[in-house]
Amino acid sequence: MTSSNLQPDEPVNPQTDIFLRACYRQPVPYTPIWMMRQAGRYLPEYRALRSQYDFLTMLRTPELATEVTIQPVDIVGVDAAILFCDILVIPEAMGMELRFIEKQGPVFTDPLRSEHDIDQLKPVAPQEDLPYVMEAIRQIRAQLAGRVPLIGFAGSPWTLAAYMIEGQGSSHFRTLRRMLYAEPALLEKLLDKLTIAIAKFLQAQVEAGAQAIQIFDSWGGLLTREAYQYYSLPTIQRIIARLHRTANVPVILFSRGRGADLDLQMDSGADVLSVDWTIPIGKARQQVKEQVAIQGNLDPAALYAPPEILQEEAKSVLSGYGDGPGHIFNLGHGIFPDVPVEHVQALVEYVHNDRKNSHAN
Ligand code: 1CP
Repeated sequence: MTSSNLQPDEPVNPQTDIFLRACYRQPVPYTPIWMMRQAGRYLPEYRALRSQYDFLTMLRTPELATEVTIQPVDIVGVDAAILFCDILVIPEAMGMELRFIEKQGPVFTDPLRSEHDIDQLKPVAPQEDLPYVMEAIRQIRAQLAGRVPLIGFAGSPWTLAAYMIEGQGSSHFRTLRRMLYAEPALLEKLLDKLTIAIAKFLQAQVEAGAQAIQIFDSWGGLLTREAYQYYSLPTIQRIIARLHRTANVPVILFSRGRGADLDLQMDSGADVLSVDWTIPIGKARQQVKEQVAIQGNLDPAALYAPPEILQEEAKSVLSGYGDGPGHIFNLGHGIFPDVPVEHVQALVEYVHNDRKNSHAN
């Protein structure tokens, strides 16, 4: 554990720990904001580096990962940094070959198709298999020097299984969903292996210096409520329980498309539930009954709007949450690569200046 890990009832440095305070539903002077995919292509500084190095090289080079992780802190003034990495490094560490195709995205050369393929997957030893991630975390913490906290992350077992079975992003994930109904035992075997690997990976991130963890269950919304409850939620619960046993950091769960199941998500053990824009944030707050913090939920497309409209949209998220602690402002999903940086900066400034709905008390 690092010295800056915050305990739920510990006083914090108000300049640097606003985000962590909000995770624990403590009063804050203004609503903290960060944005999913904030380290990315909408920043000219990111594009400049990306024109020199391919995506996977950037991930695997701690100096480059450090630089792009800190860019949005310097350039747009967010209240937390998120490690520049990718959820797909875990399947790669388990032995799958990952390639990045320009203009298309990450692709696995040989997607999992049989029990034999699943049996071949190796257990993950984070320090040996992913040393560049831990080194990046150490360098980022040193370079941030306490300015804002650093969030580590991983994909949920279900979301990683989706990419490993399908081979790449997909609109229907038909191969994955066929396995769910036609060969559920295979899927369960894979989810079990992933649960162990992800739990170890996240624990190693915290040991290296990550001060909060987000679990990206980006494809959680593909499942029925019952299937979510049976296949996905228990794996997330196991990961969070392990983290809470061994590390004092808040855990954020982002199950995209599952706003109707916040009651189930509360059983995950997460300190913060991140919601997409399809649920009014006030309703999300009501459903979690002051037990956990809520992160969200501006529609990422609102960043295309002219500043006056963008402000109105941001205001409706802030006032939708209402007074009182426990809100972290974020987008409902990742930032689009072609939104104007000035709009992103204006959003951060607006949220910081909105003391009326500061959720301070
Ligand atoms: O420069 C480029 O072209 C690369 C684009 C890019 C970036 C900047 C990818 C490819 N990954 C990332 C970084 C990344 N990925 C971060 C960094 C920290 C941040 O700024 O937030 C994080 C947290 C992720 C997580 C991630 N990777 C998720 C979960 C979040 C989400 O958006 O739902 C997923 C699904 C991935 C897979 C992935 N990596 C990259 C792409 C284009 C995709 C999606 C593939 C697809 O579904 O088609």
